[in-house]
Amino acid sequence: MSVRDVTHLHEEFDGERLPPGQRETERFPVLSKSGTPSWSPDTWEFEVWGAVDEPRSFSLEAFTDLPHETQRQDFHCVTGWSRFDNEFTGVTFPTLADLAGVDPEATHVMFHGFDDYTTDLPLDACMREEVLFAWELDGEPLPDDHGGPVRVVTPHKYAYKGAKWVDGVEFLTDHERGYWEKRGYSDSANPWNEERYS
Ligand SMILES: Nc1nc2c(c(=O)[nH]1)N[C@H]1C(S)=C(S)[C@@H](COP(=O)(O)O)O[C@H]1N2
Ligand SMILES: [Mo]
Repeated sequence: MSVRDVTHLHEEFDGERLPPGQRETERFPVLSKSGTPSWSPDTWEFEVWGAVDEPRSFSLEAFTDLPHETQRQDFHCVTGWSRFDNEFTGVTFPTLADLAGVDPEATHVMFHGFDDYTTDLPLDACMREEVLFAWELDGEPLPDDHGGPVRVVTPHKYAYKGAKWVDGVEFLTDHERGYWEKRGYSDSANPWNEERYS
């Protein structure tokens, strides 16, 4: 199976592979605002709503049947560690967005996790091939602590933009702030500009 390598995307942001102020770790620390929530494959449901032509919902089976790919990505946590060369498998944001049909008025996106986490991004920061709804890490089902069954990964942003336990994506016509964004973290979160706080 071919792997799409997106570990060079730092070049687009005129930065080194290791962003300023970060150190590389081999470990994969777990950072969650309130612990790991439980879920069941029978009741898990993913929803797409807001400024779209057609709101969609998917069972876990239907979601993981969507067209998907494996990417090699780096992961940058705002608290200062980066983990290189993670292989995430999932559906890309643009693929999912096309299935729902995004309204021309949509400007922003809110991701929802079932631990009541939210995080927002401008639509154009999401319509990128490396923004994945991922259900596998390094060839194994995504561990619950890291957001299983499905999480978002945003290798072009600090990792708080990647909602773990994601079960909803909402298309917005205005800017709203997510959980950490309301608490002082940067809206834009570009690691190569060290956009950590707003
Ligand atoms: N649903 C949810 N997603 C979340 C969080 C959270 O608390 N809940 N924490 C964020 C933060 S601050 C970081 S750094 C990464 C951590 O991902 P990890 O635990 O897999 O390292 O998840 C992000 N996504
Ligand atoms: Mo974080």
